[in-house]
Amino acid sequence: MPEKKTFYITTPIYYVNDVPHIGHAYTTIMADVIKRYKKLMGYDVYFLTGTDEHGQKIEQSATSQGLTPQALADKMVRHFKALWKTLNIDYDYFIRTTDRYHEEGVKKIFKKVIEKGDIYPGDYVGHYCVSDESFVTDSAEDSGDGNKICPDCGKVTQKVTEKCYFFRLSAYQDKLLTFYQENPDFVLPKSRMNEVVSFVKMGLKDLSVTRSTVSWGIPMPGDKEQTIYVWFDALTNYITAIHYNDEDEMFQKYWPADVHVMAKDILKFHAVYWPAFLMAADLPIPKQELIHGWWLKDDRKMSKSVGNVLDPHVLLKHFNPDAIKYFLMREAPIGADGNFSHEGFITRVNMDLANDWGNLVSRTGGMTQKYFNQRFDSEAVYSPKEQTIKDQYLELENEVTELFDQYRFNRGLEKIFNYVGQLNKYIVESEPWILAKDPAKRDVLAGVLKTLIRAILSANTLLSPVIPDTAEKIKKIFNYDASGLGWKDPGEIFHINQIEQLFPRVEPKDFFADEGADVDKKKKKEKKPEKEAEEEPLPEGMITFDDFKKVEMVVAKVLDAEKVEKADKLLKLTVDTAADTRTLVAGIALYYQPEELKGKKIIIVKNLKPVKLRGILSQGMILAASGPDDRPYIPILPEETPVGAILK
Ligand code: ME8
Repeated sequence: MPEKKTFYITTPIYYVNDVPHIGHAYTTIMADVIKRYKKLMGYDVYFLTGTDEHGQKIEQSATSQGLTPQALADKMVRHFKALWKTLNIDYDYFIRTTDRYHEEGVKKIFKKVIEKGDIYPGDYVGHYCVSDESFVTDSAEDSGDGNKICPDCGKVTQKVTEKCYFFRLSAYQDKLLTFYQENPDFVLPKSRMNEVVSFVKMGLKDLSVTRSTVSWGIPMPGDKEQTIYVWFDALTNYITAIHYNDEDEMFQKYWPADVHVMAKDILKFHAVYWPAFLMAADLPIPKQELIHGWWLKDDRKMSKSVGNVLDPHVLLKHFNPDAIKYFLMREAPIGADGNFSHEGFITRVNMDLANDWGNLVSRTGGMTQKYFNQRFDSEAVYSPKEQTIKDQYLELENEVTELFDQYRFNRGLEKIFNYVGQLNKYIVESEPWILAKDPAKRDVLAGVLKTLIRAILSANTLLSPVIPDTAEKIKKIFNYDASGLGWKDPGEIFHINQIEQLFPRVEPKDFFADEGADVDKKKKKEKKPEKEAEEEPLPEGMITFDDFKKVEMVVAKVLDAEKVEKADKLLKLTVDTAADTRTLVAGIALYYQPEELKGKKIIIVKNLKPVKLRGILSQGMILAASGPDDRPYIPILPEETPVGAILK
């Protein structure tokens, strides 16, 4: 068998000054999605994540918490590992920069660069940003008290005067520019590559790579007074984790890395310093760096001081990890910033995952159980429609793999969900509930349901890198065990297992009622005056917007309509609300024929308490204008109105 192609992917190693938030989760989820996708494409993948534990920032944080830096790191590592476990992140190795072998590896590469003659002693007099662990140039804006404002994070810098050792970064300016020219896709997206090139063209100064005033770091080989600069230490994790110390088979197999994933804040360190260090150590340079955007919360950069840092656990209380993964991958194009709002999150998850995907699976499984008692007992007959569903899938698979290969997950997912929409439409158009009434059409019904099961299982594989837990559940429902892409043909007999609800719908009001206090304290505060105003007595006959919102009105499609026996005025309607199929009984039979309404999009009140009319349970109410003599006029919506759309 030919050897599998390898793929080595990394996340940044995160600082242990605090617990992880949604931004850290985003990078790690993205790397996990890429790993699962590459595995699906047949690669031997190695996925590294971990923690960055040395340096002044951690030292200061530990002191302020009354802990040793090591104790703080040990505590925070537990938080990171626990979150990755909850989110089902399939990493292969978790590196900590306080691990012995890492320290040895850092010393090894440092010595190599000394031997090359690229490290020399000197004095650093200038500014330092502790938050970014970064040296800030004199050209940065003054803070007014003799310090500078860090151009990257906006925090006030520290003045530093110390003996140190410099790395001859200036000597690598031309080599780096040549490297970028020869590898124009080294940084993705292109706009970030251009930024790097401009930065290097502006001129590179030698870089201080040791600190004499910071003790929490790896001692410099050959000078006990110095510790190695935390970025030199941290970047080296990408090689020490895969056995740079021995340069054994593992190192030969996976280095250079295929992709380092990160946000734009640490681009300079990865795309300028790291390749220069590697060049100095005569080591190959990683193939690519994937730079994603910044997650903002309510349009503002997440920061502890603003108090808008989003804790993934708040979401995990109500939603499963796949919902979070889907939202993060679906919402922001690679490279662009994404805005996180709880409303946007809940809407996206309810619409795509609960309504479209979850319902498609449960309706198909449910109908198969109901009409075939879990086993198909007849031959299947297929129409050209079924061939179209298959062809559309094969085209979709080509398009999606092309997009996923370019890490354009949002576009790929958009396409998959367009296809899911087509499948839901196919159910409505094929009318399995009508076919089920006619024993002569049993083979046609079998054809429709088998096509749906095949399409679901096929699309499920495409979705599996992003929502892996759900993908496993779906395979279990349909008793299907194989993996791999392609149109699924799981034989003639399907056995449907217990159907569990994949994505329970979470109503925003329930989420906010439960989480309101900690999701957005600021918002709550702002809302207070409004609430007081509301408490003034309402003018007679007026309702508040909150009163109005209690009525859930949605667009429903009439699937079937028939007269109710021995009740002249009543019609029984079967409607599709996107979330479910339900029965309504309406007093409209004197004015509307069943045929007139079939296939029409109407408005229904969804949350009206169900009542029994002539022995039939009516689950909601049709909206109609009432003319003289109570003649109803039903508003019929344009064909393109989406089923399930909310009226508000
Ligand atoms: O920089 N949106 O660690 P760090 C998107 N230790 N991604 C975000 C984010 C947000 N709001 N906030 C954080 C360090 N991230 C160094 C790295 S690597 C050799 C050393 C993600 O804990 C994103 O990947 O500050 C960003 O680059 C990283 O966390 C910074 O993590």
